Amino acid sequence: MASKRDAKKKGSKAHGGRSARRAKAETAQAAHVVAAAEVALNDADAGGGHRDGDTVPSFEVALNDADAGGPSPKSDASRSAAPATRAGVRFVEIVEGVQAPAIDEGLICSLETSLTREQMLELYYYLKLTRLVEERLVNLYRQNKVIGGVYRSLGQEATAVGTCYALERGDFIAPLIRDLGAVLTKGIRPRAIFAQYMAKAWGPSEGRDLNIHFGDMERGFIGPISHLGDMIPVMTGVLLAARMQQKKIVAIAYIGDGGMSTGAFHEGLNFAAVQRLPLIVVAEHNCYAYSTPTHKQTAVKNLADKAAAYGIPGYIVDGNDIIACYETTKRAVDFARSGGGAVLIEAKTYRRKGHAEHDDQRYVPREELELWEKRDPVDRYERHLTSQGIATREELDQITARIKQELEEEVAWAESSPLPEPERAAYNVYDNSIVPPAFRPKVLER
Ligand SMILES: Cc1ncc(C[n+]2csc(CCOP(=O)(O)OP(=O)(O)O)c2C)c(N)n1
Ligand SMILES: [Mg+2]
Repeated sequence: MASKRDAKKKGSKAHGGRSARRAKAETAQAAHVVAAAEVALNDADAGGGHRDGDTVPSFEVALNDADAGGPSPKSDASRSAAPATRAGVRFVEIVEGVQAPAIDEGLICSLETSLTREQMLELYYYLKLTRLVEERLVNLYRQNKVIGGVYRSLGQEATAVGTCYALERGDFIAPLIRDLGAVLTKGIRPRAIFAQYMAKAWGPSEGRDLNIHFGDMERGFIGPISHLGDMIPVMTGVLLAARMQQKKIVAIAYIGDGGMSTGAFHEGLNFAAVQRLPLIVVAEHNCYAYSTPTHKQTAVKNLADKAAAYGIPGYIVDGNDIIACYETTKRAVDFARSGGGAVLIEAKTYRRKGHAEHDDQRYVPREELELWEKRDPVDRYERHLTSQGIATREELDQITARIKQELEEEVAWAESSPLPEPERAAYNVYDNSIVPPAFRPKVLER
């Protein structure tokens, strides 16, 4: 990941191929079918949607631009390099660059990127790895080997991977359940994920907790807890501590559309904004919180609108475009690291599975799922890489084969682990050098 910093600017080609009329007609057709999808995307009528045949960057740099009285010109690379000052920041910098809501067959990713070919292939590795790790988890779940649920991020992997890839090695993340991609991009090995899901002794929490409920301080991964919203104040505290230690780190805290409606989210982000802490909040607008569609739990259309309440910049990005996710986050990270403070990024995406494998999604219209299948972020990135001459189909297949081989070994390792000894549950809950492990008194003995 260190090589990312040496990225070279790549040329871009126009993205064409579909007629504007066809896209519009399909959009209109799709729009009345799919309420939740409509909510998640900028609708065409808003004027900020996809323009067919255009090279449409998925974001515009909009930081530090009060004087301009509007969003900055697209692709003005000098802007991100400019020292960040608060004075010029417009309160809401909504960036309407999302490539939607047309039926997206044939859609590729953003053409404007600072990523090298090598980095783009590394992004593909993590994207595909996330997809395949989750597929293996589902197999293990159906074999009754998983303890608890399996929570997929199917359809939104590009958000977690693309945003996390914009961080430096020493930076931090606080992922939520849908952010396995960020955890893997941070360098956690799949074996840790498999062992953790199976509650094995060799898993990172040694069977004490499940799924991605563990942390790795070395790799800058703060273990999440389930309480929605609470990782925002936790990460605010991490960044405040880092500032006191004069460490220049940036952190990403992930949050769902549902989690954003909690009090903890508000208090945490408000404090981060007031303190101008380098916190990037990535709001994953995936249209549902359990079975509740987003429009039933928040009145705003764009989650990024909420940035205004905190006096921080807000972005909207197409969460299924991995390049756009990277580029948007990279700019926000640069801004935060150079003293600009917190940033809110809304990634428009979609949860294509139920809340977890045990949820059959009967509340979701079939048409909605079919629509979003066409927007699959992995397919879309593969199409991008091959159509732009960045990689051949064979090269992508080779990467996939390598991942599959790797996962065979990782699963085998996790399966070979024993289950934990029951009494180990009493250890490492508190710092045992201060507090000895606590055992329950044996009630059956007199
Ligand atoms: C404070 C709190 N309330 C309720 C829950 C139960 N819960 C867990 S996940 C979830 C839905 C989260 O939805 P969202 O924030 O949109 O994230 P997504 O699952 O879509 O990624 C709920 C209600 C919880 N964990 N914590
Ligand atoms: Mg959600």
